[in-house]
Amino acid sequence: MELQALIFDVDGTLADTERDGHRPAFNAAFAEAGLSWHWDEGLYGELLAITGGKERIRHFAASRDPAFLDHPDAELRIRALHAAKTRFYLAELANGAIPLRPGVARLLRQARAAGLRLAIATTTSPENVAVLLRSTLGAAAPGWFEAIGAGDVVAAKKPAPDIYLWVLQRLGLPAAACLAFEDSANGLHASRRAGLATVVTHNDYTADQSFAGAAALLTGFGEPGAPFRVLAGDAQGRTHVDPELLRIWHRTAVVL
Ligand code: XBP
Ligand code: MG
Repeated sequence: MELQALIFDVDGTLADTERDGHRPAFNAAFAEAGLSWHWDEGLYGELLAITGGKERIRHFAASRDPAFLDHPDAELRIRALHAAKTRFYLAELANGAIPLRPGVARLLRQARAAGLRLAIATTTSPENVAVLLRSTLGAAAPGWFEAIGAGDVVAAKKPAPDIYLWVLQRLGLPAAACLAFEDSANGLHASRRAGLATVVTHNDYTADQSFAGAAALLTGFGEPGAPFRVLAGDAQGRTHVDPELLRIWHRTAVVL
C-alpha cells in the first residue's frame, strides 16, 4: 500500500521538550504550590517511564510522598498542579525557548510538498502542541496537521496504542498507509501495537532504550549539511530523512 500519511510524536521527536521544557515547568508548579518536590535531570529521566503529566505527578507522589495522596482533595490538587505546570510550560514555548529538532521543519515542509498528509499522536496536552507548532513554524502550522491526537482524548496513554488508533480513525486510513515517528520505547510500543511502521529518532533521555521493531533507528532527522547517524536500518547512504527515503522505509518495513 502506498505511503499516504506521517504521524508524529511531539515530545522528544519534534522537539527536545522534556529536560529543559516540561521538567522546569513541573518544578515551577511544585514551588508555586509550596511543595518541596524537585525533579532533577536524573530523576526526571526515570519518571519519563510514566507518560502523561498528571500520571507522572501521581506516580511520583505514590512513591516519594504517599501522604499527599491520602488527602481527600489529592486528585484535585494533582489537576491544579498540572494546570499550573501547563501554564509555565506554555509561557516557555511562547518565548521561543524550545526549538524544533534539526531537520523537522524541513521534513514537514517537504512532506507537505510531496502530498503526504500529516498528523500528531502525543500524550502531552493539546494546547502544548498548538503553541509549540505556532512558536516554531508560524501561526498556520497547526492547520498542517489533519488530526492532532493529544492528552486525555483517549483514556489509556502510551505505551497503549489508543492514541494512534484514534488518529488513524480521524485520518480514515489503515495503519499500512502511514509511518509513525517516535523517540522512546513507550512511544514505539504504542505505534507498533497500532500496526504502524515506525522511524525512531532517539535523544539523550531515550538513547539506552530498546528499539527492536523500528523501521529505522537514527540519531535525528539530519540535515543536508549535518547528517544523521544510522544506528539500525538501511538509510541507502543518505544523510537526512526526506519523503523519498520515507517511501523506501515504508515499502520495506516489516510490520508484525
Ligand atoms: C510525552 C509525555 C508527556 C510530557 C508532559 O510522552 O509523557 O507527559 O512529558 O506533557 P510522548 P503533559 O512523547 O511519548 O507522547 O504534562 O501535558 O502530560
Ligand atoms: Mg516522545
